[in-house]
Amino acid sequence: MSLNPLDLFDIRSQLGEDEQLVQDSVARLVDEKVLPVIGRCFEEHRFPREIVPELAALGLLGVYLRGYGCAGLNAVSYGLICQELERGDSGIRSFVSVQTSLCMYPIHAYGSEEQKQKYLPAMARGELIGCFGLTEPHGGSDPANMKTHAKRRGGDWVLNGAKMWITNGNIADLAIVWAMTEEGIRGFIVEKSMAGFSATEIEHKFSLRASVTSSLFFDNVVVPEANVLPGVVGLKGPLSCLTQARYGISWGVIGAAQACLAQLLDYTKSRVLFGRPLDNNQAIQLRLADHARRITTAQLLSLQLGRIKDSGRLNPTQVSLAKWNNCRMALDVARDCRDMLGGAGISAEYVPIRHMLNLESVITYEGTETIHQLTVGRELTGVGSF
Ligand code: TGC
Ligand code: FAD
Repeated sequence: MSLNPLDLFDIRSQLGEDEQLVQDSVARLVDEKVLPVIGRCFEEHRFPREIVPELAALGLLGVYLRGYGCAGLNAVSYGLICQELERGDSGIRSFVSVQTSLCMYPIHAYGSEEQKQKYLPAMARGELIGCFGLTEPHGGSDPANMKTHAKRRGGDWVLNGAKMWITNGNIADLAIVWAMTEEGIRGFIVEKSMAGFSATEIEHKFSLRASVTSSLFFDNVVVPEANVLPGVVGLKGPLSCLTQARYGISWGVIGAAQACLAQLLDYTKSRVLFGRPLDNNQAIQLRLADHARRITTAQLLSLQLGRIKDSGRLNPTQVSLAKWNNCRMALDVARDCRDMLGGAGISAEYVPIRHMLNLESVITYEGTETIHQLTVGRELTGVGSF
Protein backbone atom coordinates (compact mmCIF):
# COMPACT_ATOMS: atom_id res chain seq x y z
CA MET A 1 0.00 0.00 0.00
CA SER A 2 1.50 3.35 -0.96
CA LEU A 3 1.99 6.05 1.64
CA ASN A 4 0.57 9.55 1.62
CA PRO A 5 3.67 11.70 0.89
CA LEU A 6 2.32 14.47 3.12
CA ASP A 7 1.54 12.07 5.99
CA LEU A 8 4.18 9.36 5.86
CA PHE A 9 3.52 8.17 9.43
CA ASP A 10 -0.26 8.10 8.97
CA ILE A 11 -1.02 10.73 11.59
CA ARG A 12 -4.54 10.72 10.18
CA SER A 13 -5.11 7.24 11.65
CA GLN A 14 -4.33 8.63 15.10
CA LEU A 15 -7.16 11.15 14.87
CA GLY A 16 -10.66 10.55 16.16
CA GLU A 17 -13.56 10.65 13.72
CA ASP A 18 -14.59 14.10 14.98
CA GLU A 19 -11.03 15.41 14.56
CA GLN A 20 -10.93 14.07 10.98
CA LEU A 21 -14.24 15.75 10.27
CA VAL A 22 -12.96 19.09 11.55
CA GLN A 23 -9.83 18.79 9.44
CA ASP A 24 -11.81 17.89 6.32
CA SER A 25 -14.27 20.75 6.65
CA VAL A 26 -11.51 23.33 7.13
CA ALA A 27 -9.54 21.80 4.25
CA ARG A 28 -12.61 22.26 2.05
CA LEU A 29 -12.97 25.88 3.11
CA VAL A 30 -9.32 26.53 2.30
CA ASP A 31 -9.55 24.80 -1.08
CA GLU A 32 -12.73 26.60 -2.10
CA LYS A 33 -12.40 30.04 -0.54
CA VAL A 34 -8.77 30.74 0.30
CA LEU A 35 -6.60 29.20 -2.39
CA PRO A 36 -8.44 30.81 -5.33
CA VAL A 37 -7.85 34.36 -3.99
CA ILE A 38 -4.86 34.31 -1.68
CA GLY A 39 -2.09 34.81 -4.25
CA ARG A 40 -3.81 37.94 -5.51
CA CYS A 41 -4.43 39.18 -1.93
CA PHE A 42 -0.75 38.75 -1.14
CA GLU A 43 0.22 40.73 -4.24
CA GLU A 44 -2.30 43.46 -3.41
CA HIS A 45 -1.30 43.60 0.25
CA ARG A 46 -4.92 42.90 1.22
CA PHE A 47 -6.42 40.79 4.00
CA PRO A 48 -9.42 38.95 2.49
CA ARG A 49 -11.86 40.20 5.06
CA GLU A 50 -14.74 38.62 3.18
CA ILE A 51 -13.58 35.26 4.55
CA VAL A 52 -14.31 36.20 8.18
CA PRO A 53 -18.03 35.23 8.04
CA GLU A 54 -17.01 31.88 6.53
CA LEU A 55 -14.53 31.25 9.34
CA ALA A 56 -17.19 32.19 11.88
CA ALA A 57 -19.87 30.05 10.23
CA LEU A 58 -17.60 27.01 10.60
CA GLY A 59 -17.17 27.85 14.29
CA LEU A 60 -13.42 28.47 13.98
CA LEU A 61 -13.31 31.67 16.06
CA GLY A 62 -12.77 30.70 19.70
CA VAL A 63 -13.13 27.06 18.68
CA TYR A 64 -11.58 25.48 21.81
CA LEU A 65 -13.30 27.74 24.35
CA ARG A 66 -16.38 26.49 26.18
CA GLY A 67 -19.67 28.37 26.28
CA TYR A 68 -20.43 31.88 24.99
CA GLY A 69 -21.15 30.59 21.50
CA CYS A 70 -17.86 28.67 21.21
CA ALA A 71 -17.61 25.02 20.19
CA GLY A 72 -15.34 23.72 22.97
CA LEU A 73 -13.32 21.45 20.66
CA ASN A 74 -10.09 19.87 21.87
CA ALA A 75 -6.54 21.11 21.36
CA VAL A 76 -5.76 18.63 18.58
CA SER A 77 -8.75 19.89 16.59
CA TYR A 78 -7.55 23.47 17.05
CA GLY A 79 -4.13 22.38 15.81
CA LEU A 80 -5.59 20.71 12.73
CA ILE A 81 -7.58 23.86 11.99
CA CYS A 82 -4.41 25.96 12.16
CA GLN A 83 -2.61 23.46 9.91
CA GLU A 84 -5.27 23.58 7.22
CA LEU A 85 -5.61 27.38 7.38
CA GLU A 86 -1.86 27.91 7.09
CA ARG A 87 -1.77 25.50 4.15
CA GLY A 88 -3.70 28.36 2.59
CA ASP A 89 -1.71 31.25 4.02
CA SER A 90 -0.11 32.23 7.34
CA GLY A 91 -2.18 35.43 7.27
CA ILE A 92 -5.46 33.52 7.53
CA ARG A 93 -4.14 31.38 10.37
CA SER A 94 -2.81 34.53 12.02
CA PHE A 95 -6.24 36.11 11.93
CA VAL A 96 -7.79 33.08 13.64
CA SER A 97 -4.89 32.78 16.14
CA VAL A 98 -5.19 36.39 17.20
CA GLN A 99 -8.97 36.38 17.45
CA THR A 100 -9.08 33.05 19.29
CA SER A 101 -5.95 32.69 21.39
CA LEU A 102 -4.85 36.26 21.94
CA CYS A 103 -8.20 38.03 22.32
CA MET A 104 -11.02 35.61 23.14
CA TYR A 105 -8.85 33.40 25.36
CA PRO A 106 -7.83 36.17 27.81
CA ILE A 107 -11.43 37.42 28.06
CA HIS A 108 -12.55 33.82 28.68
CA ALA A 109 -9.76 33.07 31.16
CA TYR A 110 -9.44 36.38 33.00
CA GLY A 111 -12.55 38.42 32.14
CA SER A 112 -15.58 39.23 34.28
CA GLU A 113 -18.89 37.55 33.50
CA GLU A 114 -20.11 40.83 31.98
CA GLN A 115 -17.06 41.04 29.72
CA LYS A 116 -17.53 37.45 28.58
CA GLN A 117 -21.21 38.02 27.77
CA LYS A 118 -20.52 41.30 26.06
CA TYR A 119 -17.65 40.28 23.80
CA LEU A 120 -17.28 36.52 23.33
CA PRO A 121 -20.47 35.56 21.45
CA ALA A 122 -20.05 38.51 19.06
CA MET A 123 -16.38 37.62 18.54
CA ALA A 124 -17.30 33.98 17.84
CA ARG A 125 -19.74 35.23 15.20
CA GLY A 126 -17.01 37.39 13.68
CA GLU A 127 -19.02 40.55 14.34
CA LEU A 128 -16.34 41.94 16.62
CA ILE A 129 -12.69 41.60 15.65
CA GLY A 130 -9.88 41.76 18.20
CA CYS A 131 -6.19 42.57 18.23
CA PHE A 132 -3.56 41.97 20.92
CA GLY A 133 -1.12 44.67 21.93
CA LEU A 134 1.98 43.47 23.75
CA THR A 135 4.98 44.38 21.56
CA GLU A 136 6.32 47.93 21.78
CA PRO A 137 8.57 49.84 19.39
CA HIS A 138 11.64 49.67 21.64
CA GLY A 139 11.80 45.86 21.79
CA GLY A 140 9.28 43.02 21.73
CA SER A 141 11.37 40.18 23.12
CA ASP A 142 11.41 41.69 26.59
CA PRO A 143 7.80 42.64 27.30
CA ALA A 144 8.49 42.94 31.04
CA ASN A 145 10.16 46.22 30.16
CA MET A 146 7.02 47.76 28.66
CA LYS A 147 6.55 51.51 28.64
CA THR A 148 2.81 51.63 27.97
CA HIS A 149 1.23 52.41 31.30
CA ALA A 150 -2.13 53.02 32.92
CA LYS A 151 -2.90 55.12 35.96
CA ARG A 152 -6.04 55.07 38.06
CA ARG A 153 -8.14 58.22 37.90
CA GLY A 154 -11.28 57.99 40.01
CA GLY A 155 -13.15 54.90 38.85
CA ASP A 156 -11.34 54.88 35.49
CA TRP A 157 -7.88 54.27 34.11
CA VAL A 158 -5.87 56.57 31.86
CA LEU A 159 -3.80 54.72 29.29
CA ASN A 160 -0.74 56.09 27.47
CA GLY A 161 1.83 54.51 25.19
CA ALA A 162 2.27 52.71 21.88
CA LYS A 163 2.29 49.16 20.53
CA MET A 164 3.89 48.02 17.31
CA TRP A 165 3.51 45.17 14.81
CA ILE A 166 -0.06 44.45 15.85
CA THR A 167 -1.94 41.92 13.70
CA ASN A 168 -5.54 43.02 12.86
CA GLY A 169 -4.85 46.47 14.38
CA ASN A 170 -6.67 48.52 11.78
CA ILE A 171 -9.62 46.19 11.38
CA ALA A 172 -10.11 45.53 15.08
CA ASP A 173 -13.14 46.66 17.06
CA LEU A 174 -11.30 46.05 20.30
CA ALA A 175 -7.72 45.67 21.45
CA ILE A 176 -6.48 43.61 24.37
CA VAL A 177 -3.76 45.95 25.58
CA TRP A 178 -1.20 45.01 28.19
CA ALA A 179 0.03 47.98 30.22
CA MET A 180 2.15 48.60 33.29
CA THR A 181 0.31 49.82 36.38
CA GLU A 182 1.34 50.37 39.99
CA GLU A 183 0.05 46.86 40.64
CA GLY A 184 2.02 45.28 37.79
CA ILE A 185 1.01 44.44 34.20
CA ARG A 186 -2.76 44.49 33.63
CA GLY A 187 -4.92 43.71 30.60
CA PHE A 188 -7.28 46.37 29.22
CA ILE A 189 -10.09 45.93 26.70
CA VAL A 190 -9.75 49.08 24.63
CA GLU A 191 -12.61 49.72 22.23
CA LYS A 192 -12.05 51.32 18.85
CA SER A 193 -14.38 54.20 19.70
CA MET A 194 -12.49 55.28 22.84
CA ALA A 195 -11.11 58.79 22.47
CA GLY A 196 -7.31 58.95 22.14
CA PHE A 197 -6.96 55.44 20.64
CA SER A 198 -5.68 55.25 17.07
CA ALA A 199 -4.18 52.68 14.73
CA THR A 200 -1.93 53.11 11.69
CA GLU A 201 -1.39 50.32 9.20
CA ILE A 202 2.21 49.26 8.58
CA GLU A 203 2.77 49.25 4.83
CA HIS A 204 5.56 48.06 2.53
CA LYS A 205 5.74 44.63 4.20
CA PHE A 206 7.37 41.83 2.23
CA SER A 207 5.81 39.23 4.53
CA LEU A 208 2.26 38.47 5.67
CA ARG A 209 0.96 40.73 2.97
CA ALA A 210 -2.50 39.13 3.19
CA SER A 211 -2.72 40.19 6.83
CA VAL A 212 -3.21 43.58 8.48
CA THR A 213 -0.33 44.73 10.72
CA SER A 214 -0.53 48.03 12.60
CA SER A 215 0.88 50.39 15.16
CA LEU A 216 -1.44 51.34 18.02
CA PHE A 217 -1.29 54.64 19.90
CA PHE A 218 -2.87 55.51 23.25
CA ASP A 219 -3.02 59.18 24.11
CA ASN A 220 -4.73 59.63 27.48
CA VAL A 221 -7.32 56.98 26.65
CA VAL A 222 -9.88 56.78 29.46
CA VAL A 223 -10.71 53.13 30.06
CA PRO A 224 -13.45 52.29 32.54
CA GLU A 225 -12.72 49.80 35.31
CA ALA A 226 -15.35 47.55 33.69
CA ASN A 227 -12.89 47.08 30.78
CA VAL A 228 -9.98 45.84 32.87
CA LEU A 229 -9.46 42.07 32.96
CA PRO A 230 -9.93 41.34 36.64
CA GLY A 231 -8.50 37.81 36.71
CA VAL A 232 -4.78 38.34 36.15
CA VAL A 233 -1.93 40.65 37.14
CA GLY A 234 1.62 40.27 35.84
CA LEU A 235 3.43 39.04 32.75
CA LYS A 236 1.91 35.60 33.06
CA GLY A 237 -1.32 37.18 31.71
CA PRO A 238 -0.03 37.88 28.19
CA LEU A 239 2.45 34.98 28.24
CA SER A 240 -0.32 32.49 28.95
CA CYS A 241 -2.15 33.77 25.85
CA LEU A 242 1.04 33.35 23.85
CA THR A 243 1.26 29.74 25.00
CA GLN A 244 -2.14 29.07 23.38
CA ALA A 245 -1.24 30.86 20.15
CA ARG A 246 2.27 29.40 19.88
CA TYR A 247 0.76 25.94 20.25
CA GLY A 248 -1.47 26.65 17.23
CA ILE A 249 1.46 28.02 15.24
CA SER A 250 3.42 24.81 15.80
CA TRP A 251 0.67 23.02 13.87
CA GLY A 252 -0.01 25.81 11.41
CA VAL A 253 3.43 25.95 9.88
CA ILE A 254 3.22 22.24 9.04
CA GLY A 255 0.44 23.19 6.62
CA ALA A 256 2.64 25.78 4.93
CA ALA A 257 5.45 23.23 4.52
CA GLN A 258 3.02 20.61 3.18
CA ALA A 259 1.74 23.07 0.58
CA CYS A 260 5.30 23.66 -0.64
CA LEU A 261 6.25 19.98 -0.74
CA ALA A 262 3.01 19.04 -2.52
CA GLN A 263 3.72 21.55 -5.26
CA LEU A 264 7.34 20.41 -5.61
CA LEU A 265 6.38 16.76 -5.93
CA ASP A 266 4.28 17.70 -8.96
CA TYR A 267 6.76 20.13 -10.41
CA THR A 268 9.81 17.88 -10.22
CA LYS A 269 7.85 15.07 -11.86
CA SER A 270 6.86 17.12 -14.88
CA ARG A 271 9.97 19.23 -15.41
CA VAL A 272 12.38 17.48 -17.76
CA LEU A 273 16.06 18.45 -17.69
CA PHE A 274 19.03 16.58 -19.14
CA GLY A 275 16.57 14.15 -20.73
CA ARG A 276 14.82 13.00 -17.57
CA PRO A 277 12.28 14.28 -15.06
CA LEU A 278 13.88 16.35 -12.34
CA ASP A 279 12.67 13.96 -9.63
CA ASN A 280 14.77 11.16 -11.14
CA ASN A 281 17.91 12.87 -9.84
CA GLN A 282 19.41 11.71 -6.59
CA ALA A 283 20.14 15.27 -5.50
CA ILE A 284 16.49 16.23 -5.90
CA GLN A 285 15.21 13.08 -4.19
CA LEU A 286 17.51 13.69 -1.23
CA ARG A 287 16.02 17.14 -0.80
CA LEU A 288 12.43 15.97 -1.16
CA ALA A 289 13.08 13.11 1.26
CA ASP A 290 14.62 15.50 3.74
CA HIS A 291 11.55 17.71 3.60
CA ALA A 292 9.24 14.74 4.12
CA ARG A 293 11.38 13.65 7.11
CA ARG A 294 11.21 17.07 8.67
CA ILE A 295 7.47 17.47 8.10
CA THR A 296 6.87 14.02 9.59
CA THR A 297 8.85 14.77 12.75
CA ALA A 298 7.02 18.09 13.14
CA GLN A 299 3.68 16.31 12.77
CA LEU A 300 4.59 13.81 15.48
CA LEU A 301 5.79 16.60 17.75
CA SER A 302 2.61 18.62 17.38
CA LEU A 303 0.29 15.66 17.75
CA GLN A 304 1.99 14.62 20.99
CA LEU A 305 1.95 18.24 22.16
CA GLY A 306 -1.78 18.35 21.45
CA ARG A 307 -2.42 15.15 23.36
CA ILE A 308 -0.40 16.53 26.30
CA LYS A 309 -2.40 19.78 26.14
CA ASP A 310 -5.68 17.88 26.05
CA SER A 311 -4.61 15.92 29.12
CA GLY A 312 -3.95 19.19 30.99
CA ARG A 313 -0.21 18.54 31.51
CA LEU A 314 1.21 21.13 29.10
CA ASN A 315 4.42 22.94 30.06
CA PRO A 316 5.12 26.19 28.11
CA THR A 317 8.69 25.03 27.45
CA GLN A 318 7.28 22.16 25.40
CA VAL A 319 5.40 24.72 23.33
CA SER A 320 8.60 26.75 22.87
CA LEU A 321 10.44 23.69 21.58
CA ALA A 322 7.65 22.86 19.13
CA LYS A 323 7.28 26.46 17.91
CA TRP A 324 11.03 26.71 17.37
CA ASN A 325 11.40 23.31 15.67
CA ASN A 326 8.38 23.55 13.43
CA CYS A 327 8.89 27.16 12.30
CA ARG A 328 12.52 26.41 11.47
CA MET A 329 11.43 23.27 9.62
CA ALA A 330 8.78 25.09 7.59
CA LEU A 331 10.99 28.04 6.72
CA ASP A 332 13.82 25.76 5.57
CA VAL A 333 11.44 23.62 3.53
CA ALA A 334 9.83 26.65 1.89
CA ARG A 335 13.20 28.21 1.04
CA ASP A 336 14.54 24.99 -0.47
CA CYS A 337 11.33 24.37 -2.42
CA ARG A 338 11.67 27.90 -3.80
CA ASP A 339 15.16 26.97 -4.97
CA MET A 340 14.10 23.71 -6.63
CA LEU A 341 11.64 25.67 -8.76
CA GLY A 342 14.51 27.59 -10.30
CA GLY A 343 13.47 30.93 -11.77
CA ALA A 344 9.81 29.95 -11.46
CA GLY A 345 10.38 29.95 -7.73
CA ILE A 346 10.30 33.70 -7.59
CA SER A 347 6.90 33.83 -9.26
CA ALA A 348 3.62 34.19 -7.41
CA GLU A 349 2.38 31.40 -9.69
CA TYR A 350 3.98 29.01 -7.21
CA VAL A 351 3.33 28.93 -3.47
CA PRO A 352 6.79 28.48 -1.89
CA ILE A 353 7.95 32.09 -2.13
CA ARG A 354 4.74 33.37 -0.53
CA HIS A 355 4.99 30.81 2.29
CA MET A 356 8.71 31.48 2.66
CA LEU A 357 8.16 35.21 3.02
CA ASN A 358 5.30 34.67 5.47
CA LEU A 359 7.37 32.27 7.54
CA GLU A 360 10.00 34.96 8.04
CA SER A 361 7.38 36.67 10.21
CA VAL A 362 6.11 33.49 11.81
CA ILE A 363 9.58 32.50 13.00
CA THR A 364 9.89 36.01 14.51
CA TYR A 365 6.52 36.72 16.06
CA GLU A 366 5.16 35.03 19.17
CA GLY A 367 8.75 34.85 20.41
CA THR A 368 11.72 34.78 18.06
CA GLU A 369 13.58 31.55 17.42
CA THR A 370 16.32 32.72 19.81
CA ILE A 371 13.83 33.42 22.60
CA HIS A 372 12.43 29.91 22.30
CA GLN A 373 15.90 28.36 22.20
CA LEU A 374 16.79 30.29 25.34
CA THR A 375 13.55 29.16 26.98
CA VAL A 376 14.54 25.54 26.39
CA GLY A 377 18.06 26.38 27.60
CA ARG A 378 16.61 27.81 30.80
CA GLU A 379 14.58 24.65 31.35
CA LEU A 380 17.69 22.47 30.93
CA THR A 381 20.04 24.52 33.07
CA GLY A 382 17.75 26.36 35.47
CA VAL A 383 19.49 29.58 34.43
CA GLY A 384 17.70 32.32 32.49
CA SER A 385 20.16 33.86 30.02
CA PHE A 386 17.87 36.14 28.03
P1 TGC B 1 9.40 35.11 33.29
O1 TGC B 1 9.99 35.47 34.62
O2 TGC B 1 9.90 33.93 32.57
O3 TGC B 1 7.80 34.94 33.46
C1 TGC B 1 6.99 35.89 34.08
C2 TGC B 1 5.74 35.17 34.57
O4 TGC B 1 5.06 34.56 33.45
C3 TGC B 1 5.02 33.12 33.61
N1 TGC B 1 5.31 32.56 32.27
C4 TGC B 1 4.40 31.98 31.51
N2 TGC B 1 3.11 31.71 31.72
C5 TGC B 1 2.45 31.10 30.71
N3 TGC B 1 3.00 30.79 29.54
C6 TGC B 1 4.29 31.07 29.28
N4 TGC B 1 4.84 30.78 28.11
C7 TGC B 1 5.05 31.68 30.29
N5 TGC B 1 6.35 32.10 30.39
C8 TGC B 1 6.48 32.63 31.61
C9 TGC B 1 6.11 32.80 34.60
O5 TGC B 1 5.81 31.62 35.29
C10 TGC B 1 6.05 34.01 35.51
O6 TGC B 1 4.91 33.86 36.35
P2 TGC B 1 4.93 34.41 37.87
O7 TGC B 1 3.66 33.91 38.45
O8 TGC B 1 6.15 33.80 38.48
O9 TGC B 1 5.00 35.89 37.76
O10 TGC B 1 9.48 36.39 32.39
P3 TGC B 1 10.75 37.04 31.66
O11 TGC B 1 10.60 38.52 31.76
O12 TGC B 1 12.02 36.40 32.14
O13 TGC B 1 10.51 36.70 30.12
C11 TGC B 1 10.71 35.48 29.60
C12 TGC B 1 10.58 35.51 28.06
C13 TGC B 1 11.78 36.17 27.41
C14 TGC B 1 10.49 34.06 27.65
C15 TGC B 1 9.29 36.27 27.65
O14 TGC B 1 9.40 37.63 27.91
C16 TGC B 1 8.93 36.06 26.20
O15 TGC B 1 8.28 35.08 25.85
N6 TGC B 1 9.32 37.01 25.28
C17 TGC B 1 8.88 36.99 23.91
C18 TGC B 1 7.73 37.94 23.72
C19 TGC B 1 6.77 37.48 22.69
O16 TGC B 1 6.66 36.32 22.36
N7 TGC B 1 5.96 38.39 22.17
C20 TGC B 1 4.92 38.06 21.29
C21 TGC B 1 3.98 39.22 21.08
S1 TGC B 1 2.39 38.74 20.42
C22 TGC B 1 2.68 38.28 18.86
O17 TGC B 1 3.74 38.18 18.36
C23 TGC B 1 1.47 37.95 18.10
S2 TGC B 1 1.70 37.49 16.49
C24 TGC B 1 0.15 36.98 16.21
C25 TGC B 1 -0.16 36.45 14.87
O18 TGC B 1 -0.33 37.25 13.92
O19 TGC B 1 -0.32 35.21 14.75
P1 FAD C 1 13.67 42.48 19.25
O1 FAD C 1 13.08 42.04 20.54
O2 FAD C 1 14.23 43.84 19.18
O3 FAD C 1 14.78 41.42 18.82
C1 FAD C 1 15.76 41.72 17.82
C2 FAD C 1 16.70 40.52 17.68
O4 FAD C 1 17.39 40.32 18.90
C3 FAD C 1 15.98 39.20 17.38
O5 FAD C 1 16.75 38.46 16.49
C4 FAD C 1 15.98 38.51 18.75
O6 FAD C 1 15.91 37.09 18.65
C5 FAD C 1 17.30 38.97 19.31
N1 FAD C 1 17.34 38.90 20.77
C6 FAD C 1 16.46 39.47 21.63
N2 FAD C 1 16.84 39.21 22.90
C7 FAD C 1 17.96 38.45 22.83
C8 FAD C 1 18.82 37.86 23.80
N3 FAD C 1 18.58 38.00 25.09
N4 FAD C 1 19.88 37.15 23.36
C9 FAD C 1 20.12 37.02 22.03
N5 FAD C 1 19.36 37.56 21.08
C10 FAD C 1 18.28 38.26 21.47
N6 FAD C 1 3.17 41.62 18.61
C11 FAD C 1 2.04 41.78 19.33
O7 FAD C 1 2.07 42.15 20.50
N7 FAD C 1 0.82 41.53 18.77
C12 FAD C 1 0.68 41.13 17.49
O8 FAD C 1 -0.44 40.90 17.01
C13 FAD C 1 1.88 40.97 16.71
N8 FAD C 1 1.78 40.63 15.39
C14 FAD C 1 2.93 40.64 14.62
C15 FAD C 1 2.81 40.47 13.22
C16 FAD C 1 3.96 40.54 12.42
C17 FAD C 1 3.82 40.41 10.93
C18 FAD C 1 5.22 40.71 13.01
C19 FAD C 1 6.47 40.75 12.17
C20 FAD C 1 5.34 40.86 14.37
C21 FAD C 1 4.18 40.85 15.18
N9 FAD C 1 4.27 41.09 16.57
C22 FAD C 1 3.12 41.23 17.32
C23 FAD C 1 5.55 41.44 17.16
C24 FAD C 1 6.47 40.27 17.44
O9 FAD C 1 6.00 39.49 18.50
C25 FAD C 1 7.86 40.82 17.68
O10 FAD C 1 8.35 41.27 16.44
C26 FAD C 1 8.81 39.79 18.28
O11 FAD C 1 8.40 39.41 19.57
C27 FAD C 1 10.26 40.33 18.35
O12 FAD C 1 10.30 41.61 18.90
P2 FAD C 1 11.09 42.78 18.12
O13 FAD C 1 10.57 42.81 16.73
O14 FAD C 1 10.95 44.02 18.90
O15 FAD C 1 12.59 42.29 18.09
